[in-house]
Amino acid sequence: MSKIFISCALPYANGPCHLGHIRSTYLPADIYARYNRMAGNDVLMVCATDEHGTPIAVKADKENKKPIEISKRYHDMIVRDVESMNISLDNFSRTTDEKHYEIAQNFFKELYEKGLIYRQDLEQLYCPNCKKFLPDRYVEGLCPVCGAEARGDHCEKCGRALDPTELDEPHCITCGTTPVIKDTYQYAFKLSEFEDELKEYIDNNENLPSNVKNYASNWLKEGLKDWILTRDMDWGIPVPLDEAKGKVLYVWIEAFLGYISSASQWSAQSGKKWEEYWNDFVVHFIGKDIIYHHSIFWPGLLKAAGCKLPDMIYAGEFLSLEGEKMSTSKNWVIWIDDFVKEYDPDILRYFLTINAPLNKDSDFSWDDFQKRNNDELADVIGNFLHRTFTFTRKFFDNKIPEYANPSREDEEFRKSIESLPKVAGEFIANFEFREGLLEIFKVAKKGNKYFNDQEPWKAVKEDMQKAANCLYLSNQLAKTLAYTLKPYLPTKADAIAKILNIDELSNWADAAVFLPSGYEINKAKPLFKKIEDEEIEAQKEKLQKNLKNNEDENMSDLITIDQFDEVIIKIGQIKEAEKIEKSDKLLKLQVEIGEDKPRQIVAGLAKFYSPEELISRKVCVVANLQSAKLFGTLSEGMILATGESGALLTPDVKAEVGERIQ
Ligand code: B3M
Ligand code: ZN
Repeated sequence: MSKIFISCALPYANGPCHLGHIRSTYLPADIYARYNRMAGNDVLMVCATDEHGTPIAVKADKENKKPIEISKRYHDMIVRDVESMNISLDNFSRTTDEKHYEIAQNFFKELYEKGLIYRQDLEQLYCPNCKKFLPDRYVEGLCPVCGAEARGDHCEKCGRALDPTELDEPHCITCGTTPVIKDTYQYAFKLSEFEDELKEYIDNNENLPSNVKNYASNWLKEGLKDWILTRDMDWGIPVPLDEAKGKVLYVWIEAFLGYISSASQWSAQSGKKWEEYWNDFVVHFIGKDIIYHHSIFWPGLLKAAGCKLPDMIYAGEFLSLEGEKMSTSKNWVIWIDDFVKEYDPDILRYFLTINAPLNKDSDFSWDDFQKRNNDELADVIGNFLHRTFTFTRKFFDNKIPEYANPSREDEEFRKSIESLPKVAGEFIANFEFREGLLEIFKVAKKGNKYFNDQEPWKAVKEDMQKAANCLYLSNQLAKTLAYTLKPYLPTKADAIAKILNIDELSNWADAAVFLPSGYEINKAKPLFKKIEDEEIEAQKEKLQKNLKNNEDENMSDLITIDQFDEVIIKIGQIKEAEKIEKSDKLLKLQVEIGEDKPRQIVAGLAKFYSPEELISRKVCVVANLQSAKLFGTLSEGMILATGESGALLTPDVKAEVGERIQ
């Protein structure tokens, strides 16, 4: 028996959970935890809300509330969401707990005393208008690596962790002011000293999956810099040094310690030692955007503290929605709370697991969801179970019949049932959750075919033993399905168990033990139902409506005439147009707007116009837009066109090139 320490990445307490959170982190962690408990391992599974840092402070500023009010609100919602999805955490705490403060401050002090954290004078971004330093998400700009819009601490596009001073064209997110650089000092961790050891950890750890290894090795190739662990801001855990007044610990260093503080809170309650779990086998379940932090920063800190490193880091890739990137700000999202009001959480657990392996991006679409529910859960698994149970009731008085003189088909089917728990279990133990579920599904499908082929409805009249063998084995498969489905669909599995008169599905080894002949089962209840087309259409409409309402809401943020006046729109004339290689959307244009020389503008018009069609056309040009590079091509303005149809806004004939629109 092993002891396993399982953690789920700590969600920021600045919003409730949506489908993406469940798919990338909680669900795989839960499948793994539930299976291991059944397999006889001793599991400790922890999580907490991540309540400090700029994500919460920024939200609090916006709502004119205290950060703790925000984080409490979302902590409660996240707990509600995680519970509603039946995620079997042993402890869920908060990084605002006293115990967490103590653990985080002691950890910092220990490394400081060891000389692994040192004071460093440096320059940081400061907003002269807000009169404060702008750490992390307080500033946004362009990523210095890929040019995409990025937050101060992270570029979502290329996944790079950033320092705000690296951003191009930075601005304060509170007031829009361009920050200035100001002297300050912070405390840095000697991450660079651990480069060799981290390399060794990444290269030689057989457990780590390839996406984690690849990301980590790429970063390691560039060499590691020391890592700043403190911030000038109010919201956070105070740096435990007398000379560091007004400074707090960077949210990331203490968030990692949330794994430990949540576990030690559990220890205080249970009387068991969390260290025994950590020292045996540690698995972190995370989303792919935080691989860098978990494969480099965290192992670096642990090494420095002389602790054992995680054995496994499992990073779930992204989930999109109806083919588009999910976005909470655009309201292109499905919240867990809304989902579970209408559907059984197990159906979602099924869909998210079977739709794609975790190490691949995946998409949620209502059509696919309906299809998998109707064709797989209802038609295959549900149908098989229902036929088995109703037949047993009708022809065998609710008792499992005798198995005698089996045919070749019977014996083959028996073997598939017997081997399923081992095969599915091995997949789960190897973090191949989808493969495990596919295997279960495959055997259920076989069950349906076997049932059809045996035609027990005929056999009861002609060859009673044939019917008896069929129902004997079908009930055995029902039992095996209950056990093997338990980690994936816990409530449905329990419902199957109830029909089979099984109290608790606690032991994986029992999955392959057959029920004896004469064993009595209960009356069947339908377990899975189909989802109608109208329902799905209504869900799709709701999504579109949310998106639209959100746009309308944003429209109500009226602007003043002065704000509009800041935009300079001029009449231009397109002189040259050509395609941009490797892009099917963009065209490179030279546009005359009454200046010394034409402006080069990159426009997303290639799908709507050929370059030739555009030559000589008069257009409206935003002339005071900051220039940007698109596909490596400089763009010094924007041409006005509609979004959907790409229709150009063309001025009346009398408009002169260079004239301003006002
Ligand atoms: N709070 C959430 C995220 O970036 C962040 C994870 C912390 S895990 C120690 O997804
Ligand atoms: Zn500002």
